[in-house]
Amino acid sequence: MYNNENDLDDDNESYIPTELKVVVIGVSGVGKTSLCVRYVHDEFQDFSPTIGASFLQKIVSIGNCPLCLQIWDTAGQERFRAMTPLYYRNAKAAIVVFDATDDHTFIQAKRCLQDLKKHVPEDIVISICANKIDILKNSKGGSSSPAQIDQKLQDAIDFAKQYKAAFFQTSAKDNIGVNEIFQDVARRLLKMHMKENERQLMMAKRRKNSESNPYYIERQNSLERVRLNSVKEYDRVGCC
Ligand SMILES: Nc1nc2c(ncn2[C@@H]2O[C@H](COP(=O)(O)OP(=O)(O)OP(=O)(O)O)[C@@H](O)[C@H]2O)c(=O)[nH]1
Ligand SMILES: [Mg+2]
Repeated sequence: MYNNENDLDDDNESYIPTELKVVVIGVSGVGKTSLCVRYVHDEFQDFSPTIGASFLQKIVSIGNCPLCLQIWDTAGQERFRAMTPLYYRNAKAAIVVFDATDDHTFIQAKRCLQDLKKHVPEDIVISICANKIDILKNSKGGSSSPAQIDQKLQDAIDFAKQYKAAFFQTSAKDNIGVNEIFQDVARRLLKMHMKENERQLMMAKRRKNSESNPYYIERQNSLERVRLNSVKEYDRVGCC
C-alpha cells in the first residue's frame, strides 16, 4: 500500500499495473485518432475516419507506480453517435476534443460532454482538449483577431471549470501538449485510485476493530439471543 506518488516501494516489478479506461470523444475530424496515435506510438499520419472505436493502450509510470491506460478512441461521425455511449461503460476518464480552429466543434464538444455525463458516475476524470493549435500559431489566428482568439480560449477555460475539468491546448501534428494531457489524466486517476484504496483499507480496519470491540461482541450476542428466542418461541407454538 502506498500513500502518495513518491512514497512507493522500490521493487517496481511487484506492481501489477492498474488498468484504467479512458474514452476520447468529440466530433469527426477534430483529431482524436491523431492525438491517441501520437501519444501511444509518437507518430502523425492521415487516418481514415474511425469506425465504431479503436483501442490502444500504454503503460505510464507516475512516481514509480505503473498504470495501464486503456484508451478508447471513439468515432465522431454522426452515424456512430448512438453507439458512443456503449464505450462509456467503466470509463474512469474522458478526454473531450475539439478543433481550436472550428467553433462548431467546440459547440459539439459541449453537447458530447453533456451526453457523457448522463452515462457515467459523477467522479469521472474529465479533460477538455483544444487540438490543432499549430494552425492557430502558424496562421497567426487566420480570420480571427488576437482578441477573438483570447475570448475563445477564455470560453474553453470557463467551460472546463464548469465541469471541474482540466484544459489543454494540443497539436497532434507538432506534438504539443499531447503527453501532458494523458500524463495529467494518469496522475489524477492515480490520486483517485489511492483515495479509494485508503477508504477501503480504513473500512476494513474499522470492521476488524469493531469485531474485537466488547460492545460489538455484546451486540452480536444479543442478536444471537433474539434469534434463539424466536426459534424457541416457534418451537413452543409448534405447528399442526
Ligand atoms: N494541423 C493539424 N491537423 C491535425 C491535427 N490533428 C489531426 N489533424 C488532421 O485532422 C484530420 C482528422 O484527424 P483524425 O485524427 O482522423 O480525426 P478524428 O477526430 O479521429 O475523426 P473521426 O475518426 O472521424 O472521429 C486529419 O487530416 C489529421 O491529419 C493537428 O494537431 N494539427
Ligand atoms: Mg478517428
